Amino acid sequence: MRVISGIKPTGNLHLGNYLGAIKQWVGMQAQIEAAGGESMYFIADLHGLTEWIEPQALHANTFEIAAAMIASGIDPKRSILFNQTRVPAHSELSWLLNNVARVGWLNRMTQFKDKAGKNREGASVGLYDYPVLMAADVLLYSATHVPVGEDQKQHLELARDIAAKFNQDYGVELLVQPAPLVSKAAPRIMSLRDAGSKMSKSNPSDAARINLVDDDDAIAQKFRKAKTDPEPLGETFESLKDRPEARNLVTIFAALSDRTPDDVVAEYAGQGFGSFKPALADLAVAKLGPIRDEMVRLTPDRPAVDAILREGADRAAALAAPLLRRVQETMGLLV
Ligand code: AQP
Repeated sequence: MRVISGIKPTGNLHLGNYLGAIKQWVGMQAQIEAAGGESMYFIADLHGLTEWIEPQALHANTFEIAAAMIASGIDPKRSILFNQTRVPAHSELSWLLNNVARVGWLNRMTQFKDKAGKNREGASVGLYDYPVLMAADVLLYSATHVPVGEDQKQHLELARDIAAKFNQDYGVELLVQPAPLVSKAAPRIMSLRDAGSKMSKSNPSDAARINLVDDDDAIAQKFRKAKTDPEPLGETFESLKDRPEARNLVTIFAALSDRTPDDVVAEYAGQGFGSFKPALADLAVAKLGPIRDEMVRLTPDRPAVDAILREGADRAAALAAPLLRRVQETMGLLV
């Protein structure tokens, strides 16, 4: 079992990244190790270039995200932690796979359509080609499982299609088709200002997300101001089905406390948000405060974070080299 996943350094990490991805990765780390498997987590800095980002911001975010991952419990001794750029095999394999992937396949990718919007002609080629780089990220290590959110499932399916076509075109069994690892415990966290869109780094409104670097007052204030309705909570989570803001806050409460949403609703049944929001704020401060404090301690120590990323990149590069070489040889390249 080899598990790999990444995070783009496009801004502040938020509660959605934490509950939907990093917390799940931390939880899996021990299980994967016990099963004799390997977990690899990387900062997807090459993916971060697909939409404009100031170079200084990209650079600073890379350190901050590495610190956030370590502070959240990704242990660089148990998992391989690195940034994508330092393993050039990602870019090299991506180019080779560009010749296997079909334009028609990429044209069907909904994330490109969402991100490019009406400005399709003005979008970068990188944004269009993003799923092929993602396929390379995963196929390079013969990963067996990839933890993905709903929005990345289509990209993983494409990676499987690319692997199958490569194997078929060249008559080999070289590229491993990875399976999605969709954790039932991984919630999709929505914006605090508009529960119709997901909590995201790129939302211009800072009030829409809880950043992992937010101080206790900011966390409490953002939950206090989160959009809700005036109704009290019902008896079951199902009873909130037409109240997306209420569902979102209950989902966050449940994920932070490792309880089920039904359990949380049962405790607060009949109470309004006047009492639920302060309880949620207290819980979030208790859970996120220690992570933030560790991040604040680690982030400025760039040499220490850099040393961890370099060591991870060396380990990842050693795992990547044989597969890349076999792909090159299979395709007839003189290496
Ligand atoms: N709101 C969310 N709820 C649950 N999971 C989330 N993830 C992101 N947002 C939520 C998960 O975090 C991991 C890393 O995501 P990413 O940074 O690579 O890209 P993203 O999904 O595009 O994240 P953002 O915050 O929305 O970034 P921008 O705004 O730059 O596009 C993934 O596993 C993702 O599912």
